[in-house]
Amino acid sequence: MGDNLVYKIIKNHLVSGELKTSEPISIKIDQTLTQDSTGTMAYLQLEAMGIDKVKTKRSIAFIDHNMLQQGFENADDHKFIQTVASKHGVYFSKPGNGICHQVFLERFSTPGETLIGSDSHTPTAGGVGMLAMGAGGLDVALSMAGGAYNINMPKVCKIELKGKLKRMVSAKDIILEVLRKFTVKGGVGKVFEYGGPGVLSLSVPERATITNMGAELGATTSIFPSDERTLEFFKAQEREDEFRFLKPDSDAFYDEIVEIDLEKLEPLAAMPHSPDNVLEVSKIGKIKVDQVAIGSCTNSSYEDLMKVSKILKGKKIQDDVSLVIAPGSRQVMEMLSRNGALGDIISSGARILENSCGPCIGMGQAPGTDGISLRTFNRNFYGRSGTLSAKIFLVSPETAAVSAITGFLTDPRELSVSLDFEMPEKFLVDDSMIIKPAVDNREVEVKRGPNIKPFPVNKELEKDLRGKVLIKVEDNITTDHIMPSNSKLLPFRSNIPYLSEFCFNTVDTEFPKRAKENGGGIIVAGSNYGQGSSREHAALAPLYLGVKAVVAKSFARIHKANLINNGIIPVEFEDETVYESIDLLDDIRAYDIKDELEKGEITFKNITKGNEFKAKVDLTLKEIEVIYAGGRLNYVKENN
Ligand code: MIC
Ligand code: SF4
Repeated sequence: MGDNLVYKIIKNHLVSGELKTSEPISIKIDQTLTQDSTGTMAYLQLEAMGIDKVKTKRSIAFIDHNMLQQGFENADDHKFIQTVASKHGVYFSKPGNGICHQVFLERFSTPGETLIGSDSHTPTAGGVGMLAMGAGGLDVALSMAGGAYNINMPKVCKIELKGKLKRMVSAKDIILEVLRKFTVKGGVGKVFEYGGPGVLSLSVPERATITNMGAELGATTSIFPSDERTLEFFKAQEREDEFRFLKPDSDAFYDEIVEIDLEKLEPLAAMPHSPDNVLEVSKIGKIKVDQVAIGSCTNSSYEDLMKVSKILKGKKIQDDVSLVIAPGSRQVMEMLSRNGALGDIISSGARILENSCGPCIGMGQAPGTDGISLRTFNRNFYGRSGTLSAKIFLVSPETAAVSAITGFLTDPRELSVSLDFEMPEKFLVDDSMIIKPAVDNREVEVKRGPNIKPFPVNKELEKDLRGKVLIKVEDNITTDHIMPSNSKLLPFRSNIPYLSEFCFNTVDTEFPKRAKENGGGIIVAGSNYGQGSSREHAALAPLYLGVKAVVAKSFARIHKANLINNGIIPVEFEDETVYESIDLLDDIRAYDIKDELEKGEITFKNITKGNEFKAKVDLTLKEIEVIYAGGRLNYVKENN
């Protein structure tokens, strides 16, 4: 049988391992990206490795998450990233140039290449046939230093698209349908490869909406072939030289095939508080809406916002609705302003935000108490909007814009307006906000503000593990629960001591105090622990507070890697019912932990309850060695 797209790219980049499902493999990484909220840490780690210049084909540092500059911290971090990038051979995309994934897609994406980024939505570039994965900052730093990236060989699930989307049904509805079918943990260990006759009906930005939000499936990544529609996109971006056709063999093997008939799709919404809580808009009913937010790396392309402008043209939004719009990039914003579409949007009463992540990561626009907010974003996790009592619905740009006019969650098919417009053959290309790295890096002085504190590094693993249960959490805990992010906390992403005071704040405000009082301990969790963001801070803050191990029913991929990289042991209950028997502050012990890790099973004694339970160790030998060393940085130093 022939190769699917994923196998083709992996074969071309394989450094070690075999293409056997779930077995560890290492692959060469062609490009990397970072953004500011994970980037400071990634570049501090790169510096700690003593690397002069990055060894990738191309690495880019974006500033897009924290743009408010409420105090000096933020501007200092931007300066640090700009100077450290220049010194180490990394391109720098200035604040205002746009959201990393949108700008990367426009200006850097390359079919057939590999990319890792310190952001979970890095798979956006899968929209042009790139194997693009989210990773922790340390993994990105290691790849910049020339190291291969380690994953377990994923299963490849083909999503066979047939038919064509109907009027007012969009790419967002496709990925919401996939999320409804697979759930937020259904993608763990898989890559979703899109194929079938329906693919040609989708433009690159539409494909990128789907691969972007594939992150919510817990998938390793998602990918589309590179075809004539991709070529159209590269021509418009004046980058034909970086284009190549890429498709699976006609007899390619897939572990699983699921068909979606685009004709049958309706406008959908993900209801609070999970991206897989999906229902047809027509079935949810006409809920009164307080806020509508359009943007984020999922839905902020020129095409998306042109459709929004067509809907809003000549209309006014409701008096009691706040509509905010953040275009994905300066290219998008400038094109809309030059062709008049921005005028139509502004005249409807919309508020225009910067080309950045903005409200998607809680940087402003928190809804009012009990507020109902419709967002074109990708995550509606509890508390992420900044208002704990708010209810967030994830919808398409069409549903969002029409609902802003009616004031109620509305099926956009009710509005009879034509969304037809001519896509320009050429986009406005101006890379003046992408700063090339210094030619002679000896001339660059890295500027470090006082907010940049050293990051915690773990110690070599102790013989025995002893600790109290510091917190017991449910299934599907996100990194937004573990290490919340909002406008008050984002300025402190390079200050772990400060940040750790807010660890688990949305679920248990006493956690940091309890952890300190008990001299650290262990976390007990349900399934899919650590889903969502790639933020390493969700491992670094617990590390700072003395967390030694997490015993969970199961883990999300990136967070598990971040725990290992920081020397925190992630293990899984062998018998999930044991979870019920453990309580807060139970005294847990495990002896000769090194031997146990190697055996693949740890026996924990619950001293408080007077019983014992077993946890399985799903770690490679190398990962176990990393844990022995007290984290990846120590391991790299010891092995160089
Ligand atoms: C997110 O969407 O949650 C973020 C903010 O982009 C994160 C990165 C971060 O926490 O800085 C992500 O998706 O990885
Ligand atoms: Fe930014 Fe939101 Fe995309 Fe994360 S999901 S990169 S916060 S726009």
